[in-house]
Amino acid sequence: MADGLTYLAHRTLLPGQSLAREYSYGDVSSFPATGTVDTGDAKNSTLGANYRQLQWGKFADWRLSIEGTVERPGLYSLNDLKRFQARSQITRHTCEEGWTAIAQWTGVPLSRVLLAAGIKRSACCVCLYAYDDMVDSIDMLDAFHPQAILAYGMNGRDLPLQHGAPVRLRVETQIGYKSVKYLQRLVVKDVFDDGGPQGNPQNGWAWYTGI
Ligand SMILES: Nc1nc2c(c(=O)[nH]1)N[C@H]1C(S)=C(S)[C@@H](COP(=O)(O)O)O[C@H]1N2
Ligand SMILES: [Mo]
Repeated sequence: MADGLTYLAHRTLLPGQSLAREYSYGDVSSFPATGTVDTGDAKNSTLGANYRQLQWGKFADWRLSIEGTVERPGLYSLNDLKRFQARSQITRHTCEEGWTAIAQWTGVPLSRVLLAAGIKRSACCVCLYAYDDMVDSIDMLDAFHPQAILAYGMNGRDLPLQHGAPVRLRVETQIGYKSVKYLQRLVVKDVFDDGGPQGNPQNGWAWYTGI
């Protein structure tokens, strides 16, 4: 109930597309890796084994699948994503465990990719599926937020393995765990979907963690 109230209050009272604070290079800090730090390590997991193969091939065969409520579902390689106009942002990550860290993230705004895929007007949320079986979702306001990016770079380098290589979400309007690492699949839905049995909310986490 509190989750729903916070969501409603934020969406009613706050301007939806205002930017989270951005910092300068001098503010970049050390950045711990948490949660899954090597998703190819998962024992008895097909997805984990697939990931390890992709990693060994330097992610040349990695494809992000974009499906669901879009006119043109498709598979995007790393190079496909890099052909879109990129965005870099130096932002503060806030983990629910109580630590914060600042890094520069580079990637393609999620909005650009969704528009290229022909997202339909009936779209209501975007489900994010990761190679470690993590599933979460964000609403359209966050999906189209200018700082919601599919990040392939961190501090001027390729996104490191432990931080979610080759591509992770950065959603600067929410607490750290919404920034799903090791992306595999994005599914646009026209009915609300919090990720089902594998979704974070079923594991005791709030779905909406706006900051
Ligand atoms: N796929 C996946 N994404 C994830 C996690 C995870 O375990 N698996 N952990 C989340 C949490 S709790 C945080 S704080 C950040 C940590 O990102 P970092 O490892 O780059 O610090 O990733 C989030 N995204
Ligand atoms: Mo976290």
